[in-house]
Amino acid sequence: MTATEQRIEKLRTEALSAVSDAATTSELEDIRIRFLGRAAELSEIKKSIGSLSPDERKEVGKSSNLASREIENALSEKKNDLASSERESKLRKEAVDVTLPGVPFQRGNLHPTQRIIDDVVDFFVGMGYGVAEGPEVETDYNNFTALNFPEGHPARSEHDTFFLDEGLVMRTHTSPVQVRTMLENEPPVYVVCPGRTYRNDSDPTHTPMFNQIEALVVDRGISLADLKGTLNAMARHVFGEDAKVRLRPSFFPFTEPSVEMDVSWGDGWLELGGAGMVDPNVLEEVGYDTEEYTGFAFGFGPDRMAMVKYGVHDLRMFFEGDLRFLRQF
Ligand code: FA5
Repeated sequence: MTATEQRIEKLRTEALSAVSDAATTSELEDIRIRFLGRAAELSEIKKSIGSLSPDERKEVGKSSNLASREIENALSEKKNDLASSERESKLRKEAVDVTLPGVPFQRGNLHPTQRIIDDVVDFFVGMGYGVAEGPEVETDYNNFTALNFPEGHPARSEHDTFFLDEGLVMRTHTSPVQVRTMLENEPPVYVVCPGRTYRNDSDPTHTPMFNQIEALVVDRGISLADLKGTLNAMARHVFGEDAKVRLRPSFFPFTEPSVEMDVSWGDGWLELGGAGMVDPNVLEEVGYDTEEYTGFAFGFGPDRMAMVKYGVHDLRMFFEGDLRFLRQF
C-alpha cells in the first residue's frame, strides 16, 4: 500500500466513525464538508492524481472513489435515521394531552341595566321599530325649546340640569332624540332611543347619570289606545305574561294628554316613566302636518326597572363597578 493509499484509508475510517457518532443532521452536514467538500483532503488527493505514475494513478483513483462513495452512503443512511428520530422527538415534545382538564377562565356578564335595555330594544326592533341615538351633550333647543318647554317655564328647573357652555346642556332625558329623528325623517316614524342621561340628583333612587329608553311613533290615526296597547305588550315581554300597565294623569310640556305609567309588580305597582300623545306644538316645530299625523311617545328609566326586577335597594350600586355586586347577576 502506498503512502497515499494509507492516507485514503485513514480518512475513510475517520469519516465513517465521525458519521456513526453524529447526533444531529447539522453535524452530518459539517462532516460532509470536512471529508467530501472541495477543500477536503480526499478532494486534494483526487486533484493530484494527474501527477502520479500510471500504476499509482489507477490504484489511488480506485480507492479514493470507493472511499468517497462509502462515506456518501454512510452519510445518507445516517441522515435518514437521524431525520426520523428528530421528527419523532419533535412530535413527542409537541404532543398535547387532550384528556387534561381545560384552564378555567372567568366569564363576564352583562350589567343588569344593559340586560333590560337589550330586552326592550329587541322587543321594539322585533315589531319593526328603528333604533335612534343622539349625543349626550345636547343643545338647549333640542333638550327643551323644541319640546315645548317655554323660556322660564318651571318644568325646565325640575330637571336639575347640568348646564355647559352657552346653549349646551348634558341632556336631561332622551326626548331630544325625538326632535332629531323627526327633523331628519318624514312620517311615519317608529323608533326606540336608548341612551345615557344626566341630572344633578343623588339619593338611593336617583343618580346623576342614569339611562332612559324613549319610544316615538308618528303616523296617521295614532291614538292613546295604541300607546296603551304598546306599553302592555312591552310589559308582558319584560316582566312576564301577567304584567299589566296602568296610566295616571300627569304633565309634560311635549305631550298632551300626558300620563305617568306604572307596571304591575308583585302586589303593587312600579312607576316606569312618562308618556303621552305628542303635543301638536312639537309636531309643528319639526314641520309635520298636524292635520294628518298624530303620535305617541314615552320614556322610562331602565335602571329603576333593573332595581325592581333584581331586588336592589340602592340605585347607586349599579354605577360603582363593584365586581362582587355585579357578579351576582
Ligand atoms: C322624562 O324624562 C320624560 N322625558 C319622559 C317622557 C318621554 C314623557 C316621552 C313623555 C313622553 P321623567 O323626568 O319623569 O320624564 O323621567 C322619566 C324616568 O326616568 C323616571 O320615571 C325615572 O325612572 C327615570 N329617572 C329620572 N331621573 C332619574 C335619576 N336621577 N336617576 C335614575 N332614574 C331617573
